[in-house]
Amino acid sequence: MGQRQFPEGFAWGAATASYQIEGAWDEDGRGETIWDRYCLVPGNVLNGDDGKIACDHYHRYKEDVALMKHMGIKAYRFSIAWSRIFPKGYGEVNEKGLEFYSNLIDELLNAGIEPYITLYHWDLPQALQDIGGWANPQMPEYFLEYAKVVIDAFHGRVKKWITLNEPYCAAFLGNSEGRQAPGIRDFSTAVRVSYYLYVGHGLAVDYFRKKGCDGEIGITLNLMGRLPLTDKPEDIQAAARADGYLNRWFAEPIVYGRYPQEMIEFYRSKGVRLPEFKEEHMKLIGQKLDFIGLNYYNDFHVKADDSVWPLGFKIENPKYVPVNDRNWPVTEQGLITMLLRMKNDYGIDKIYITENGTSFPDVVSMEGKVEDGARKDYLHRHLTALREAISQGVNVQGYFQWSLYDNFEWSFGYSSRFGIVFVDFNTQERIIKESGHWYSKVIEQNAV
Ligand code: GBH
Repeated sequence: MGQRQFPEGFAWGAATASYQIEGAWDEDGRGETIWDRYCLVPGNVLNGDDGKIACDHYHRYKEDVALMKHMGIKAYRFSIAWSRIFPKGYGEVNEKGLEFYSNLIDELLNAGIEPYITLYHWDLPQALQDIGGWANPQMPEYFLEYAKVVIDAFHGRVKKWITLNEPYCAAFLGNSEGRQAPGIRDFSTAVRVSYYLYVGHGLAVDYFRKKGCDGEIGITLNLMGRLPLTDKPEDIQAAARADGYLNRWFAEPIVYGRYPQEMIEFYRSKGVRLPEFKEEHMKLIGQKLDFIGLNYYNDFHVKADDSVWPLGFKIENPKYVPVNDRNWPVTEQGLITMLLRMKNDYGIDKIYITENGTSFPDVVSMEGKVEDGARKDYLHRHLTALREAISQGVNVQGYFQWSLYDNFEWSFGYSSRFGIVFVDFNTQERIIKESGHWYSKVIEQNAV
């Protein structure tokens, strides 16, 4: 393998999520989701945007698959909208919903693109939120019921399965910071949600195993370095806590079947109410997975701040670091560090980068081009870093660009563009950005 070559059969992919691209919010029996509801509240989403139309992918999926094929993309990670399958979260299956994904899968397979399914990328049916959402101990059973239907329908044709996308965001951004649906601001609720999300994950994995499905099942985590802003002891401590909160709280139950004890103690000392962690649940959660999906965007620096309850830190960029339009720094070395940590500290033996990418205020030039040199630079840096981690022995078998399209970027609406393909949200025209053309070459040469 040459210095810039990637392993043979490397899965070069692109990723999306249902609520961010599908649109068709009220078609073919789709039920309301917590994101539909969240978007209704003024101030929740920039410019009052919502995902009602998004990239209109529900109607344009054939064209979208053809474009991916044209770009040489070999794998496509998408998520299933639970509320298309069960409009009320459970009960009777909505066949039209299954049909849409079945058609999409066939289209992908015919185009020679491998489907990777994410079962839960944050769009919980609103009817389930109405009975407490993921804080309700019954939720894992509902999730299992939903996962069973999807696995039964598509296993065989689909070999790669991801239970949850970024449980950290679903739990804490949604239920403690209120920056995402369902918009709750209660730390104890968020911790509880993180737990029941994991029980749901465990049940789905258990089902997949018992059914003897051919293929791989794993989970996608957003593990990202948390570095002290200064070398003051309080900042160093704060960074360790931030790591416990964001990374270890999610990685360790999956790998070891237990939550980090000192985080449990820390939360208790702050008066956070914790759920009762049950032995049988921890066994389910700690089942061996076939892979871990890593979403890596950047590291952040952390500064101690006692006014923030209960964690006692805030995020702050050092001066003069290059950032994107969301103020996220470019820290590609952190990708290597995180991958080595996954391999060496946690013994994770198969990894996919299930998301990596960046946001810039892209525009179309007079010549009809989108010259996103800064994104190309970001991708180049991260792919070079990834290649380096592979040469240091980390088993990474695929890389998914976030995102295929500019899309509904959650609380940033359509203002934050992550695509390697530009989308004009008035006309639905798609234009491959310079970074997208560059990515096609990387794929073609299997080298960066
Ligand atoms: C991913 O989230 C999502 O999976 C995807 O749907 C989304 O469109 C994409 O990335 C781009 O945002 O919480 O203050 O420590 C990534 C979300 C954003 C989570 C940054 C961690 C760190 C800031 N990540 N966030 S903070």
